[in-house]
Amino acid sequence: MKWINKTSEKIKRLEIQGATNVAHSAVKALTKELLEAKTEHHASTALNEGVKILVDSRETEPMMRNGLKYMQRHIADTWTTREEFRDQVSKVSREILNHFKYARKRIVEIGSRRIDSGDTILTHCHSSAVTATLIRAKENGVDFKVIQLETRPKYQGRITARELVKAGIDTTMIVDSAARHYIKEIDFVVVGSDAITSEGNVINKIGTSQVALAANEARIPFYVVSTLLKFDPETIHGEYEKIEERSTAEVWADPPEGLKIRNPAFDVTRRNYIHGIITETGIISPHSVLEAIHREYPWILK
Ligand code: RUB
Repeated sequence: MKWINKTSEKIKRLEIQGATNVAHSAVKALTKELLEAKTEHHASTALNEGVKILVDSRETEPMMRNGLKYMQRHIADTWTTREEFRDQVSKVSREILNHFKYARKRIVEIGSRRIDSGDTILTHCHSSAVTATLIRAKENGVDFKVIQLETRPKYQGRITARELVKAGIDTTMIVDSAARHYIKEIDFVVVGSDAITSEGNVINKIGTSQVALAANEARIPFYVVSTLLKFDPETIHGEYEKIEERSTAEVWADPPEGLKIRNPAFDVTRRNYIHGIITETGIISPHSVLEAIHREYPWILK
């Protein structure tokens, strides 16, 4: 399974990072694998074992799982003709990618309106939804500043900083532990999300919940920019979203012998700390997430 294995390895190495990029790449890899399948057996393996390989490449990515599930549900793994199968794969893949595209378009429109000239915004990690929203606000003529957290251990904050500076946004980098020190200079926090649970909690890059605590203490709004496609339906049934633990070498490559290191990739921000989730249906309270899923994406719940 050439395309699936190649993409899965890139996701594991963080060459493809961020929930949306991961979901896009996984759907595209499955699509290519299916379009190139010469036998029913190959197609069926891709739709079953192949999907599992992609899902296992990062544990905390429900947008990828939802996207792949959509394809599994709508593509039959028995063929009448190969041409007909390929047409079906192309159609279903287009449908789910259009959901992704529409969600992003709406989020950016809505989120960019929330930013005013003179605002200072703090963000963490690299979220393509956050950077697209900030860049749109800048294009609309809004004059604001961004404080960007470095995001140890992999420094994804640098990816954000590069994109923002390139777009001409006044951006300042600080280390993660300086977040609380600067919180009084901030008008609001904006972060992305990897997963949204049935209770309205949000899972995002490790360190996000500390920023939420600091914002709460300083009475500063904390927004999450996220498509509802990141909802994890399993959380309704009592499952906790799994938090991926990454290689300890990311923290310290040559540690002294005997030292223990932990390296969780994400943490949970409780809904009480979240002012609003900026979604494709509008800015919603984390309390109404489940209701919004019922309305927008009932297929996620089935
Ligand atoms: C990235 C991260 C991002 C979310 C949202 O973590 O936590 O905030 O994935 O990204 P990592 P997007 O770098 O470990 O993947 O808005 O692009 O979906």
